[in-house]
Amino acid sequence: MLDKKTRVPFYAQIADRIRAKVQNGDWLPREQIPPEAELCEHYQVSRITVRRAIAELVQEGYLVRFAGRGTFVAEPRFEHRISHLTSFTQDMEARGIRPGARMLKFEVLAPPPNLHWAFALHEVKRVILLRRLRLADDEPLALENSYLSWDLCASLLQEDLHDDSLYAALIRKCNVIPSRAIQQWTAIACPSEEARLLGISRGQPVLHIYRTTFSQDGLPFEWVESYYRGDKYSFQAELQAEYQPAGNS
Ligand code: 16G
Repeated sequence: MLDKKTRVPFYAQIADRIRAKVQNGDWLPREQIPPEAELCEHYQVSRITVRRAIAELVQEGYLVRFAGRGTFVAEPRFEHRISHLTSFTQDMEARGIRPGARMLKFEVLAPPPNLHWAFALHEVKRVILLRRLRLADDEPLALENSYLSWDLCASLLQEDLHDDSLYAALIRKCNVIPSRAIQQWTAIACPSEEARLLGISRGQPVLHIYRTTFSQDGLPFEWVESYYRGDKYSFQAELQAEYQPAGNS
């Protein structure tokens, strides 16, 4: 059972065991976990210790607690490898999830003042604003405000982009191949309008992402501001050390 000789506190040992059960799939997403009393009995500890272990795992996103209903295993997050430039559609299809979009806006306008730097100071007189709620198996996952260079992407306006991939349409209709992007992430508390659309509470954590995307000719064609649900999405990067380990040269 719990190791009484180590200096690792009981609550942390219990959290480790529960975390392992979730990671190994012994406890499945959306499954209710055993009641506190049962866990106390099982690990031979007090209720405070069990509560602390559960609070830790709620904080880490492995468990979710619903007032009056109990504690459940959280749904797994969608992980996205950040070394690859992909579209939302490719990202979802690679995981066997049905991508979708609800179109909220599709219009031509003069670029807002802050957009000139976003387009890497290329002269842009008009932009196409495409505002979409992105769905994963019909559930809202992200909200995207894409500003597209009118010069490069005007042919898109004849397209029906309701449930189609923007990047696929750009390649097909505009001969623009998304080839490189610069992206920045910040964790923020979700503003109310965005929260309403994403179906979460105002103030819940979301990933606020800015992306400038470049074509095969190195021209910036897209600047996107998105809000990804923090409880559903995470990014994964493979990191290489810049130094060579000693004796390897
Ligand atoms: C991703 C991109 C977004 C792009 C969209 C195209 C991020 C943060 N954003 O969501 O910039 O416009 O894919 O997706 O990765 P689509 O081709 O499925 O419409």
